[in-house]
Amino acid sequence: MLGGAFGTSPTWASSAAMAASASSIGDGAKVPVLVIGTGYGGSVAALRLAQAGVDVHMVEMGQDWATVAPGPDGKIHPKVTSPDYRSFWMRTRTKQPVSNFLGFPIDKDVPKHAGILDAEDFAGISVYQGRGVGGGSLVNGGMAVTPKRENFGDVLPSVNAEEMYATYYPRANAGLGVGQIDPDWFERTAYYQYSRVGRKHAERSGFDWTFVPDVYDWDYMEAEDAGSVPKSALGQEILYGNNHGKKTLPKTYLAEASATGKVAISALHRAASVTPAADGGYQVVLEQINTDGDIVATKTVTAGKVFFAAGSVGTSKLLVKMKATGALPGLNSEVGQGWGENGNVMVGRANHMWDPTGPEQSTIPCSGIDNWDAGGAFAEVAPLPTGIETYASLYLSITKNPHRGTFTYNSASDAVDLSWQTAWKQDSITMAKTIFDKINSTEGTIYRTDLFGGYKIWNDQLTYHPLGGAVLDRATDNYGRLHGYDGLYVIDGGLIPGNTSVNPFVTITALAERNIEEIIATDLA
Ligand code: FAE
Repeated sequence: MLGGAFGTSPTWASSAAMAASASSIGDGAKVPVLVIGTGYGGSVAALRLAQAGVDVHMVEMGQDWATVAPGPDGKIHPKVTSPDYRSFWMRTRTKQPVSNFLGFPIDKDVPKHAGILDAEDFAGISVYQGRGVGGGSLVNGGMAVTPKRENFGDVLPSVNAEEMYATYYPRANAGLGVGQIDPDWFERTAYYQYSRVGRKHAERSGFDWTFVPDVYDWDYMEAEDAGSVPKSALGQEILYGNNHGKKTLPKTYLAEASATGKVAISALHRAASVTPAADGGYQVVLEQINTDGDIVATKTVTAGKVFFAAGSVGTSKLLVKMKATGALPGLNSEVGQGWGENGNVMVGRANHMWDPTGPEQSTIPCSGIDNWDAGGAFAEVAPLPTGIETYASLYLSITKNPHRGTFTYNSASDAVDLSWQTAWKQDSITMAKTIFDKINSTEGTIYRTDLFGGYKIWNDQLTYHPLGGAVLDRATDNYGRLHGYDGLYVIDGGLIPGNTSVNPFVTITALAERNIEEIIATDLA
């Protein structure tokens, strides 16, 4: 049972006070649980803790997009083809993953703003992440893939696979609202011609092509096609947010969490430090920012327990800095280690003029090519929704890249560096080529050189899937409790050691479901 020191202690703010307050957390506030970040891990933690009777306060450095005024197009989120001030996190120039079109650079200047997509630059890689209430769910493709059971031992070696596949993956899939495209509609709609071409090419080269589930509301997408509702996936909305149709966390886990009346969220609040409080719990320094990025207030709050859910990069940066600067010196040396990029690499193929991929493309991928066992690559057949025929097939591959980076604190810059090297992506390219060299050879086609600038074939300088840095059973125990400090937890992609063999958010969600169940049963009893 919960309660006592946790749910109802007079030391901590009452649930009624928090639920009633639509405003942000106050300086000096005391809360039973503070969750840093509102992505997958944080949302699972908040919901399950609230359902168990615990008051939760979440802080999120990005905006609460549900409260943001529409832009000049009358919408909250712009199309992928028209990035503007809403699109990028604190950049003055866009950094589009496909940076060139027909050879011409398409990045452009934008005002610095708390936009929805962060392309966070480290020495050897740019890490793309969602910013705002809902984290990565706001910007991602929604591909909701459960790894093959036989690969799970490599993904999370210390976790009981039987329990995951019997209980926590199904729970995560249900909570996220995962569904699959209607195969009949898939065959009919013009918007998935690019995937049908992807299937034809994969199968003619002898590869397994599969439908992949997604959290997009497929009925809504069919209604978009029929013209009866506003277009979102079929209207070029994705990287900078979807105005309709996608079941983002604010519509699933966070909506349920909010309905409990026990979860409050402070947006535009960035956790800057965490350190033990003199009389128990933890003191957390929060920087409240405006949409220009200026700090408008610094607040110190106290929390009984703190869940790090700032994403693999956000959580790693905080922990590494806290350890190095003496705020949390007892964290172990595994903190900051074991970071991987899920082997992401992007490539385009040039199709023949008689094999077009379609001018109108759904932004939501629905299929993949599986060559994991033979070649170490699983490729998502990705859209290139430009509105004109490009004759390009675009793919984002997940590969078994063995390299792992380390985060370290740099006292000169007061920043956290990542040791990733671009050259390490050669392994990913070699694995992805096991699919695409063969397809090119079968089809008599070549790679595109006009998409990433400088005649590059491979975009080997990005990842959408940061994982690790606070690895389960190493920096934490086998349920995410940080070694060295009672009441500090990691519950996001930072726990996963670098690779999930498929797109990661279902695994992040399922692992969070597993861990929070144990934490509620044991630590909050
Ligand atoms: P995440 O969702 O990143 O949430 C962390 C949150 O913490 C963010 O909202 C941050 O703004 C916030 N935060 C960070 N630092 C602080 C701080 N100091 N103080 C307060 N707040 C902070 O973490 N995955 C799939 O499975 N399928 C896909 O189709 C897919 N497509 C993707 C496409 C793109 C363009 C991108 C960028 C990612 C994609 N992903 C996809 C990856 C997926 O979104 C990602 O693995 C998860 O969002 C990670 O979940 P976490 O809970 O770890």
